[in-house]
Amino acid sequence: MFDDVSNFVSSVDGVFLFTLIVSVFFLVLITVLMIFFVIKYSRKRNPKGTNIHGNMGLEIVWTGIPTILVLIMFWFGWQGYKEMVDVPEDAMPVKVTAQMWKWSFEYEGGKNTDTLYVPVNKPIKLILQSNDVNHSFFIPAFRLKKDVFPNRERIAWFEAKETGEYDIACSEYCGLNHSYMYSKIIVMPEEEFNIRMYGMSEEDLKLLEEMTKGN
Ligand SMILES: [Cu+2]
Repeated sequence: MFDDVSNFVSSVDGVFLFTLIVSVFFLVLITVLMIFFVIKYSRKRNPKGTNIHGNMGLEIVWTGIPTILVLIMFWFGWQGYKEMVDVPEDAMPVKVTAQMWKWSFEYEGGKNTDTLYVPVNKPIKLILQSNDVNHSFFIPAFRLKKDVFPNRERIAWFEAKETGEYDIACSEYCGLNHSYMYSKIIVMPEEEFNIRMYGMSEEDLKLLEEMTKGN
């Protein structure tokens, strides 16, 4: 149903869609009722006004139903939030540094880039920090957004589900060139990622692992 390019898309879009459907339903219902009452109880049709002193049944219905609906919204939102703060242990760490007005990325082994390269189907842990003011790390296609502060490390994670190129934006106004503070995330097959990042194929890496184990 959703374009599942990251592990968060279906849960975030699910709550969004549910909230949207409920809102549109009530917008239509209330508007129709308002118009209906305006016509039905206009002075022409109903010249003598009546005083109504409450209605217990109605009070219970219009308190109960909205309460249940917002609790359902909260429940879905909470489930999605829990998933977002629960970083898998085997996630690959990448340090993300924000500064006016660019993003930079540092990988295990010390390699630096200004485009974020990640392997597909592998959890990535982002360690976010800012060199100057507040920024916000945003990958719209992945439904991932986290504010980035100076002097404080923040953690986010995601797993890309499809290879491709997606935008990274800054979504916290951070000065003159804020609107140009874009980068890209490039999701590639793991093999290609290893060659690109470490100049090594999967077999090289396995060999290296075995050699270091032997020591
Ligand atoms: Cu910024």
